[in-house]
Amino acid sequence: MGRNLHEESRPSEFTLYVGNKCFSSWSLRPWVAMKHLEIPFEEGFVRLRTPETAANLAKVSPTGLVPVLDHKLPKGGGRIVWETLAILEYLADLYPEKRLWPEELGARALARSVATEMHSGFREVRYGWPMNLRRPKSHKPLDAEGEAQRARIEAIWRQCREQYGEGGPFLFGHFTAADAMYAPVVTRFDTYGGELAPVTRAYVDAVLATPAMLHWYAEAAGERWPEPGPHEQD
Ligand SMILES: N[C@@H](CCC(=O)N[C@@H](CS)C(=O)NCC(=O)O)C(=O)O
Repeated sequence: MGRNLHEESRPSEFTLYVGNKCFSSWSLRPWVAMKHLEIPFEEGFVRLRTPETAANLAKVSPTGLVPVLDHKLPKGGGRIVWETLAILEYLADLYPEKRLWPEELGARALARSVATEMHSGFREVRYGWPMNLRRPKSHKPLDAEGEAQRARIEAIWRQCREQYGEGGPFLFGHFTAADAMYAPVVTRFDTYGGELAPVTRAYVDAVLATPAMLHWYAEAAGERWPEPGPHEQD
């Protein structure tokens, strides 16, 4: 299936619409996957949290949310793909050789489980530690529920690294969709987590050191707009 889908596409025909790099955590996920895996794309940018945002999002996104992938097909027509995990799945179908999911069935099941757990959960961590790449690093305790979720995230990272991480520094050795899904959480641990357990620190550092993440951070630093307010979440 992947090969046929791949043949019908030319990568330059992708436009990935994203929001502000400082705080749009959902946007970061497919963006970092595409950059890290060298899938070329045009970037469409929608500035969030302005009076015009809703109207601008409505032009490109069926849900009024980013990220959105616009795939123009060479033979005409195209596809709009929304929802972060659906975008990653679509790319995994188009580019099986990029190994967005690990190949071994057990690893693949675990990667999908933890990616889905991220997509649907960890609300207290996301709200207690909103992604803000321009915020100075300082430890910020979470409430009890947030701390439990933080511990769960660290347990996931530890399990993946111990079971499947021997081939490289990422959750399944090489970079997968699971790493993309946790990339904004990595930034939160770095910003708010204070002193981290060694396994957590090593994983956070590995993700933050990728050229793709450095690129995103540099562009976030260059954004000229005000910081997100204290109650603004992703
Ligand atoms: N479930 C969606 C969540 C996307 C989402 O919440 N995106 C935020 C930005 S990170 C957004 O577009 N917000 C609209 C706004 O701020 O006006 C996904 O997985 O893609």
